[in-house]
Amino acid sequence: MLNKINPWKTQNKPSSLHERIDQIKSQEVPSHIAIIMDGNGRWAKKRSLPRIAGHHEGMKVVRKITKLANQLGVKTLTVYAFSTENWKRPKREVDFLMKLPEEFLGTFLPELIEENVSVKMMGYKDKLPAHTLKAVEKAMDDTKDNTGLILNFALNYGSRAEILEAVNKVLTDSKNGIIEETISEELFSSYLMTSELKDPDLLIRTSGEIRLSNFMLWQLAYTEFWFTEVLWPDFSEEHFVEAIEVFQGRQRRFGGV
Ligand code: V07
Repeated sequence: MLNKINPWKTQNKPSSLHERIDQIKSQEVPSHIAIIMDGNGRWAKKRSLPRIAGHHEGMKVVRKITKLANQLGVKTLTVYAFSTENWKRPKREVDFLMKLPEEFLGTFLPELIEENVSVKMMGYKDKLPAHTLKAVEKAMDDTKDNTGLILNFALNYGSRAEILEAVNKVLTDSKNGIIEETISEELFSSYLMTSELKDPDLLIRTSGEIRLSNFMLWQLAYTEFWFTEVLWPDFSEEHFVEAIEVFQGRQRRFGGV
């Protein structure tokens, strides 16, 4: 049937979320999606709420998007929860943030187990409060045999530090004669915190900031980027679906031979 608005179009874009999900699943779904979840503080400010209210609302969105990613057949979802630079924030805010992993897992871990999700973490564990680390390690252990989506939390993560640490380990292994003189990309990747993961296919950053902020600098070399003005607590299933539709559109245009 011809479209009245655009007669050259023979088919309208499917409209309901359900139809869009089915359409996405009939094509190549990005296997690893990474998200910089920005704009929680601004969301709170707009509502005259304390910044922590924005972080708390943002936490609920992580759960919603995890569910959808799993449903779509995404293999890995990496979310930037806390950067090595975030320690510079006011102590009260940092203390609140460090309680979020426990709250998130206390509420959603049974559901994640039910959905066959495997929880992982990348970042420097040493600086994390014991209570935070304990909750995350329990979740990782409880879900280690799950075969569905990998939900990878970047927690006290910084990419330059990760790369430098890898370089120093390479130097040590080289001195000890464990590895060859020349280092390939593949070997170097095996020294990073993401050694078990594929590189991301799609990076999403919310809140209108167009930069990487020390996030996965090595791993994002060939990744498609999708930016939105939407603040993370307002990020919906429709926005996530839109990002994947744009990704699939780019694949169709450039993906040929
Ligand atoms: C945090 C909520 C999401 C928006 C970004 C900043 C605030 C979930 C976690 C989490 C981390 C590890 C884990 C389980 C859950 C989290 C922090 C901040 C520090 F095993 N959300 N979220 N951690 N925010």
